[in-house]
Amino acid sequence: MTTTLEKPSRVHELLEAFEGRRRVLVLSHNNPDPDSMGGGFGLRFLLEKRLGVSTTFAYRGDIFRAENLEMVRALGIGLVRLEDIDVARFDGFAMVDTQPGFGHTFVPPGVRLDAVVDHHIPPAKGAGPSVFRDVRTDVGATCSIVTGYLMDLGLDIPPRVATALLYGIRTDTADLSRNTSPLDERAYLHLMQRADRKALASIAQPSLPANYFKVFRKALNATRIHGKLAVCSLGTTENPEIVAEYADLLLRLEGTEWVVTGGLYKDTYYVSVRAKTYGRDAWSLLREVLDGEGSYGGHGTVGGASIPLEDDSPRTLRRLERRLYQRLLDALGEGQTPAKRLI
Ligand SMILES: [Mn+2]
Repeated sequence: MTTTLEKPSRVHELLEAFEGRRRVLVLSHNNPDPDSMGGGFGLRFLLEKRLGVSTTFAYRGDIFRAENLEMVRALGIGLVRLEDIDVARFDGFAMVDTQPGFGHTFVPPGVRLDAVVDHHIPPAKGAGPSVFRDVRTDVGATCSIVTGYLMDLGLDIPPRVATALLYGIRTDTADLSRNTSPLDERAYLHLMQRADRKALASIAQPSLPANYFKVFRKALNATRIHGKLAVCSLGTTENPEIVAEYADLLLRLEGTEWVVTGGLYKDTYYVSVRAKTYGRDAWSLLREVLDGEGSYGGHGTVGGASIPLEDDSPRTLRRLERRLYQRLLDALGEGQTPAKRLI
């Protein structure tokens, strides 16, 4: 395997792709997470600083997690909804932390991407076109790739930008404990010296609404254990992020090697996969469990999928849950293990 450190920097190619542009739009996947917001924030800083362009980060969907909302608030990360802007006003386009062709990623009609910076395994059907493309699947966070660009240029990273990039690396690599490359470590240490640690603490431990705890009670009641697998479908949820959040918590359960959680939000069923070890890639498990339904992505021990449903009726939901459950048990060889309730 090639190491990221030995490769020459591609930041000059990236800058060339935006040569002569005046207004750059940065896009990401729907429901942006810290790595996409941090990566976008860092890329905006880079392009503004080096090329003097004006930049905008536009998103689709919603931001649900209290941590992510606090990140936006505490760091003043300017975000606009894609539906609120006129895409024709921009003459440069970048995409971070995802690639055109993923189900959770939207490229506005007529937009030709100048740059794609990501760390996910490309979509099965191949990624859509872009002039510059830097996709490194051995790197744990898009924020690390962007930090690498900033370090290669010797740019002084302001505390707000450093904090956003650092938080993106922290969440995608679980504090450098999973999917970590030498670049992630180098970027993390570089940013740690520049980040606003007070802001970082407030982002990591935000206040939570009472409803958050109610949803967790429902999740705990719905959790079933099959040997080394813990599985939970939340049914209909008002917050699709809770699916991933609960998966992270459940992985801490003693004796668990695999966690699969799911929940329906607005006609889409979201699935999260977590694994404790690299016995098998989360991505390949999702491919088998989905069996052609919906779209999925991931790397190493973390994966996610979304399955659009024809309707959000309880019947349609129950049928999907049953299909996924059976394929999951078959895929992990836990079909004969009786289910136990968590609580
Ligand atoms: Mn990421």
